[in-house]
Amino acid sequence: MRAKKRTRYETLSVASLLLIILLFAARKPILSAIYLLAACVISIVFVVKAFRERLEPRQLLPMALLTGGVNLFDLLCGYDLNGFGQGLPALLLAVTLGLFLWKQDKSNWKKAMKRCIGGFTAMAMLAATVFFMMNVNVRVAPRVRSLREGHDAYLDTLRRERRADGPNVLLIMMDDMGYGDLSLLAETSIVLPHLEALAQRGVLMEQFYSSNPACSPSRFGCMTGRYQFRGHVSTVFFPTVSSGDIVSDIMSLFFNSLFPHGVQGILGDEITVAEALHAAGYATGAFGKWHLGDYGEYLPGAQGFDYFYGSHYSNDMKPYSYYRNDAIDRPAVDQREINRILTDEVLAFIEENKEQPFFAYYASPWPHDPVSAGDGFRGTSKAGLYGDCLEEFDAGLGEILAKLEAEGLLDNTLILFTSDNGPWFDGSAGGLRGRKNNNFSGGQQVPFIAAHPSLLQGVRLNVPAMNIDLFPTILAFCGIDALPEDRPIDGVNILPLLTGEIDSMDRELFFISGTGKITGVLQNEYKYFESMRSENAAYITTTLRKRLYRLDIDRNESYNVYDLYPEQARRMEIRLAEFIRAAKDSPR
Ligand SMILES: [Ca+2]
Repeated sequence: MRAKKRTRYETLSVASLLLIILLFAARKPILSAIYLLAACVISIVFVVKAFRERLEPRQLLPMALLTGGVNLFDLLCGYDLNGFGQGLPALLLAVTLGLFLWKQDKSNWKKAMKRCIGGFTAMAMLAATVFFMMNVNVRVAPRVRSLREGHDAYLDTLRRERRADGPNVLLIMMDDMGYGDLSLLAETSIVLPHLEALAQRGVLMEQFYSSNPACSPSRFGCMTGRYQFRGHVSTVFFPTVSSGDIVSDIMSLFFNSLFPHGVQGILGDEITVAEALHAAGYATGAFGKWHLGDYGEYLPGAQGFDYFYGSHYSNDMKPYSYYRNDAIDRPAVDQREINRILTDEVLAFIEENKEQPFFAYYASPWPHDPVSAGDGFRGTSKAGLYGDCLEEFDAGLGEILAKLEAEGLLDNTLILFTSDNGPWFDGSAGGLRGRKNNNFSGGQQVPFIAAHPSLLQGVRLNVPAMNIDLFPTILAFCGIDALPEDRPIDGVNILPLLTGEIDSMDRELFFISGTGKITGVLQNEYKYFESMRSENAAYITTTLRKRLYRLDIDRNESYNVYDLYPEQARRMEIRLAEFIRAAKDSPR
């Protein structure tokens, strides 16, 4: 009887494992849901069994596989079943083990404990090994349609039409700087004289959105002019290299599992603005935070940059090393020195390339948490260390602008300034609703400045635009009119707005969550959300559904006017559903 039972459990173990692999290969949300339900039922059966009869540790194996598998599957596929999916099976496992212990022979606790710990350790080891192997598999095998052919053909065309006299471009991308951190947009005690002066002699856009409320996806949009799902960049990238810190390593493994297509950076067949400009004859340099992958085809050097100095990740991730091109230059950078180091790097790049057209992408890691500032700046801002950090950045910006002026390059350099998403823990959203990682405007509406003598001077524009527009806009500014034709470019050239040729633009923009879910659409003054997590921390599990906002009279999205404009709402609802379907059917 006992032997027979054991065989049954062993068969169930193997079946569970096969089921996990099968479901993992299929990657369908509905299967994930069925699996979750089945695993919970089986878990309950095991709990009942543990009550009624003594179970051997090995008999708990199928359950460990199933429940652990639910968690893993849920993570790998990135479907929104968390909370329930991750909490309940783990709780059941704990209860079962407790019961198992309780059912042991009370007269020999030592032996019982030993058996229990042994069984648990064995299960954990096995599950961890299997899941780790599955993760590794994911990492090396992205499952996506290749756009390599169109990528090469487009860049070849640009190489043939190479121009040696284009204007320079300096694109500055801040990390987590809020809309309200710029005094021209909201009341703040942060003083950024050089940035303010830049805005006053250029165009300040009051309704400019990052393409995502989180770092990596937003940067993908900026680099390619495309929404994140087109590159399967559904969320933030975590290190794939070990930091030697077990907690960081587990975190990285965990978060990297969120990518359903095994993509861990910007794919090599994406066309970045740097690649296009490089093909057209530009010297290209990236400085600061890359955050679009940390190996192989994902690196800046493989994405059009001649030169890179900076980190592959955010300043709160480990390992936080600074690379010069592909080699580590500072294994553990002192974060108080970052502003100084990067300013010097940008200055040196300008000096080196002042005789030829260049594209400098200065992705400052500030004011991402934890903020830091160098000597001479700490304790000087009324806004605390956060303000010190930004004010030091601004001083560096002053040096960069002075350098451009001294070299006679200022009038021939397009300067663009923006942020990758709204403010995180500190910083100001300037009265807009929501913050980083939320699709309300506070999460995505960011400062945007464009300055060049050919653009409007000292003008503020309240027209919706997004960082996906920078790809076509920069290319157009540099005389490259033909965009890639083998793939959708979601952004549009906003140069006519910036030069004053037109003063409005019929605009449609889509909003995508920090985990890759398409949540809403903007059409001119209307913004519609099908469903979105509440930004109110006390009600974070609440989902808000079918919300229509009129941004022209309600800029902080406080009043749902779905019932007031039912036809408009319905049209946007249908359009959003269409877009979501198309994104699913043909993402790239
Ligand atoms: Ca960010």
